[in-house]
Amino acid sequence: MARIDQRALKRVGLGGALLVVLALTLTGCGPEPQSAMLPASDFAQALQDLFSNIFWWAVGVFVVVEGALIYALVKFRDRPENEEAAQFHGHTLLEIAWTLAPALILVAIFIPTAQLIFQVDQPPENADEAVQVQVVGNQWWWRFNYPELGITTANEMHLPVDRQVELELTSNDVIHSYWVPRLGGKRDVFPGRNTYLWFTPDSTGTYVGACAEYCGTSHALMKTRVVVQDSADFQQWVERQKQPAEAPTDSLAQAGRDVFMRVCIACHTVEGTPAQSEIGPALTHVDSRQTIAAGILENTPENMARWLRNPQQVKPGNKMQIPQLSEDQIEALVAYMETLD
Ligand code: HEC
Ligand SMILES: [Cu+2]
Repeated sequence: MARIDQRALKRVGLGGALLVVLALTLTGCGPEPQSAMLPASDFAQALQDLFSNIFWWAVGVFVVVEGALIYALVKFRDRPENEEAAQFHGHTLLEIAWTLAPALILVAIFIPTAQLIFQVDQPPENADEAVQVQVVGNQWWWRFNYPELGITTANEMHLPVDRQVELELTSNDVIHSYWVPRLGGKRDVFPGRNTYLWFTPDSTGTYVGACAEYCGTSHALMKTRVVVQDSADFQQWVERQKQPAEAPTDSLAQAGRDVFMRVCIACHTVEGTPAQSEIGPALTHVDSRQTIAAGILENTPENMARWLRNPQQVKPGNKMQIPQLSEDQIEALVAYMETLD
């Protein structure tokens, strides 16, 4: 009796452990799913359609193969009254069937796959009307230039809904891969070469993405997001981003600007000031971004202070090497950053 109880207990324990693992796995699915199965553009929709096409072929194969297996297991299982099973060798018709059927299924999968690969690799017909964004990968952040609009920003790309988009991607250092699953497939990003990504976002919202090619220590901390807006909101964003930074009026922020022009000027741009370096992300409108450090920290004063106190602790190995700042300097810099909206 005691032994049976123990076995039952073990089984319950194992089941419980599996449930916990499953629950923990599912909590990985946050409120902003980075899922290719929730398409928000024509490109992502085409990928999703191809995926479900292949999925249903796979379901069919699974049912037929497992069905035949289970049928054979039950029907031909050993019974005490049975004599030795019939012995035979080869069955031409069966062998032709199970060679031909998978070959035909592979052709049925190959054709739409190849078509889509070529389709997404070509500029669409309306490419000349596209919103153009140059994407530059850096260890471990993204620069976005809008050549026609004269805007430079980082890590958060804004796009208008229902407009064709053309991304021209290149890298400043190593190979990266730009991937925002809800908007389309991955695109490798190379130094000294341009690659392209075309899509038309079809619903407003914020879509998260990540670098999908290992690119060094903080590769896993190289995130990105795309904010798709209706055309009025997008226009408003554009107008704001085109403005140079306004000079701060309160004395704390002014003190922050003075520190900035000594310590930070070597690497950052703030339009309307002498700071014009492009080593780090443009900060002219950094306060308008949802996150800092390429999607790693929510953009709050506390997190800004944390970043400035020790950027290497937030993102190991990143290229923002600065002397240790005093708490007074940090407070002033945070106040200055908040004026850059
Ligand atoms: C040696 C060059 C360098 C210096 C000096 C430097 N930064 Fe940076 N900064 C960077 C780089 C590179 C990044 C991008 C880090 C990353 O995300 O990988 C960055 C990122 C940032 C970000 C986050 C921007 C975003 O949108 O993600 C802020 C804010 C920032 N720096 C502020 C400052 C301030 C304030 C100073 C002066 C105290 C400063 N930086 C000095 C290179 C520098
Ligand atoms: Cu990368």
